[in-house]
Amino acid sequence: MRSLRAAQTLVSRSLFSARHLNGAASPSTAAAAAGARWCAAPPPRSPLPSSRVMPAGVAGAVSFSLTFATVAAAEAKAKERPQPDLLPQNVVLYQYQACPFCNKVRAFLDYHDIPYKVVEVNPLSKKEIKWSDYKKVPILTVDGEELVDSSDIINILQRRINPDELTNDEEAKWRRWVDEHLVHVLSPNIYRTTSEALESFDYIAKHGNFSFTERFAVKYAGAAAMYMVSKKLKKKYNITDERASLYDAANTWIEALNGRDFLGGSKPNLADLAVFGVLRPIRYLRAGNDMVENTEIGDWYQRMEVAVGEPSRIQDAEGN
Ligand SMILES: N[C@@H](CCC(=O)N[C@@H](CS)C(=O)NCC(=O)O)C(=O)O
Repeated sequence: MRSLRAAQTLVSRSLFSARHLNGAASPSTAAAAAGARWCAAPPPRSPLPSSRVMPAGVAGAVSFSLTFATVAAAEAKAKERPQPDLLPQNVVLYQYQACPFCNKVRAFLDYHDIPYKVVEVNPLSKKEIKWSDYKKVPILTVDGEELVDSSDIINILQRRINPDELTNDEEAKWRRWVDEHLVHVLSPNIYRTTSEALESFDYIAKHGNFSFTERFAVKYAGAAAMYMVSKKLKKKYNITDERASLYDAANTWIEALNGRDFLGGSKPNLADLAVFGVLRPIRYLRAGNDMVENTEIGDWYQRMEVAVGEPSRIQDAEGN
């Protein structure tokens, strides 16, 4: 009896928390909540084919030419390193691993090779950001100074590391498109069916900062809650067919590139980094795989993976 009550409490708490996790006050008010967005999941996978599925000789040849192509591409589109005297110091990112806005900031930091530490915030207690008045993530501290909101954080860092760069209307327009359109298409897609919602929450539960008991409850209660919330979001953003809206968004982005490797031309600009950042958490979920199979976005995405390269994140002794 006691354990039944404990289980009920846990599930009701985590239902609440799952809403919280996504910034929505409740499923019924979720659609109205501007912050009702998803925070899903980048299962890290290699963009290159696995040698295990090919005969050894073929795999060797393919792997050599792909490695060569990848290295050549990486050299041609090397990361943009800030001048050493302009490099932001003591950078700490307070984040949820699967949050698209946090991924946007990480894409910027990784591309510019800015070393940063990560503090994974527990979405239920948020005790890691109790010191701040801002109740969302990402929060970035630079030498102790607090910066909030992904786009503002990126604007501030960009001005610091490229003080002479002029604003570019095309880049600004597509960055707005990411915040105002693209992010809203994602939740209805990754929570589209109960099994997709479970796939997303499996990653969230594994990679988020949860206690042992929270982890189990969050996976199932979170998936159930977000499946329902996503239906409300679908209505709010006038989405009739989730996948069609995702493919439309991917095609719209490819049209914007207009034959260029990146919106920024031969190298990514802030809009490329923003689109890449918010898509990264879904890329290897079912929604992301469908997007790549049914649109032309895959080549650009792969160029972005090469250009952004390895994370510039600093791990501490505990591997955090
Ligand atoms: N406009 C903000 C949105 C940030 C946001 O909504 N973050 C979500 C996580 S994806 C959040 O912290 N929601 C509140 C919560 O989890 O309680 C940005 O671009 O950084």
